[in-house]
Amino acid sequence: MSPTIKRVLVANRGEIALRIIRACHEEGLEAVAVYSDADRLSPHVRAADLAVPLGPPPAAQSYLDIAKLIAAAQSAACQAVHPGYGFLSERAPFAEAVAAASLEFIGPPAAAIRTMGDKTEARRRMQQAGVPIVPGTMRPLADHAQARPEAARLGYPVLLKAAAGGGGKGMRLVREEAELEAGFEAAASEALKAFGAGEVYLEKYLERPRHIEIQILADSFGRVVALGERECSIQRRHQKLIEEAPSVAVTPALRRRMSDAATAAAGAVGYLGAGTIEFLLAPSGEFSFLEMNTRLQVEHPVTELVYGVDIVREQLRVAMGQPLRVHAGTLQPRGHAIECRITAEDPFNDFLPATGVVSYLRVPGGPGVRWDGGIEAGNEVTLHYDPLIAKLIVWGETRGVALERMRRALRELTIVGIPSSQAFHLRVMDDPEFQRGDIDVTYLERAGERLLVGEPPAELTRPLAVVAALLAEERRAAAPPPPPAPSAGPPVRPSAWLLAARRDALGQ
Ligand code: MV4
Repeated sequence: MSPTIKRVLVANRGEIALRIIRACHEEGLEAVAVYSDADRLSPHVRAADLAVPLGPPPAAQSYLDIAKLIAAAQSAACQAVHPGYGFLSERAPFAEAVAAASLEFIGPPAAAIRTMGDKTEARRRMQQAGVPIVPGTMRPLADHAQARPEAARLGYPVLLKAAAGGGGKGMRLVREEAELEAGFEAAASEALKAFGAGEVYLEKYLERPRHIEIQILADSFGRVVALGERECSIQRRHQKLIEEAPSVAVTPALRRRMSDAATAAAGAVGYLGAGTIEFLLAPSGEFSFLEMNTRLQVEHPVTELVYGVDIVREQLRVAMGQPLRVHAGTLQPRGHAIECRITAEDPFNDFLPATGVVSYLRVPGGPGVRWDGGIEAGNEVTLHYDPLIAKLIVWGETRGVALERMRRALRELTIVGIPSSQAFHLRVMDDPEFQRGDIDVTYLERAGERLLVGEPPAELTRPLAVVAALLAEERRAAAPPPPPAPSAGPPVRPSAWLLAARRDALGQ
């Protein structure tokens, strides 16, 4: 029996809440926003048909409060809940609480979330399903003594990973046996602190792999399709900063093999909706399963642009018991897409998170440019939530065209009031190694110094000077006019922005 969905609670904030609200509207559904006191003036609140306040800004008292979200869905007479990404999106107890309240969870079954959240169980299930996994242990290790023979068997270097983890927390690289005991204790205590579970297991450490992930969609008619790969190797401290599709390292034959592995992985856990299988691709061309993300991902737009599929609308269709509209036989990537995450972090100060009011925002546009943003001028960026301001995504016929377009779009972007990662992205677009596609997960560690020396580029400071001058001119226009100068000629005064532009042209 298909659920009747007319109204969806969007249990998230910022750009992804807005993205989901837009998909609801295109699918003919009403969308209900939720918001903390800090997000009262956020665009997602006004884009929704209805908005329910959650209370104080801390996530634990707002976007992570399961009881408040269920109550909001019921008070607004919703039939379904979309969790977005982050927050409660991969918490099996949330999916269960939604179902227990007779609401549809727009995501996979809770059992699939739970299985993939347990990293050694996921490895066992993938092995059974014939998906290649990184060599390692198939169960958590009791202590460092138990780890010793296993590490020797795998050969150093090895990586200790949290069994309840993911995303790099509770992970320790061990280069030789002498480091094993200390590494084990450090990984276990970090895992306990981060996940409330101290179990760790071992994997062979792969040197300089690429992070390649496959997007899948599954419906309740037993169909699972793969929408190709995303190249996500440009990360800093396990936060992705730039993603693209397709990957220069993936041939059509490799894409087919990775897609087959990804659909087998999803099938093995009875997956439904949108999900992503993360792989490491070694320089040898071998790929192995890393983990599965059982949610919509931040970087889903690059896949949408090269496959012409609306992933969020497909999620909604699957939740309504309808078949996927995409057909595996006709799926071919077209052109190239790149996404830059524009974050409120200062790249010239070790990516220090920035706070403050965005006093002015000029958003890029034009051919092949997509701006998935969540804030507008006047909004305040706080430390309560993650620092993502927007995703700037471009499409081009080739990677080279997409890259030039990203450059152009980044130059159009003007953010006044808080520092952002904009200048960093321009530097990466200008980097010869990035241009050659010569990247792996260590790229930023290796290129960071080279990319971030000196001052922000002039093409970004010029628009800032112009905006500052315009604002000054506005203030002056509002003030009473100065008395006319005696015996002056005609009152010609070059405008402030013209002066700023001239100074810039003269390199002053
Ligand atoms: C690895 C690896 C090398 N070998 N596993 C980091 C986060 C977590 N999702 C898995 N991670 C890695 N696992 C083995 N066996 C290297 C990394 C890794 C990494 C992976 C993806 C993207 C960026 C990364 C940065 C450093 C290390």
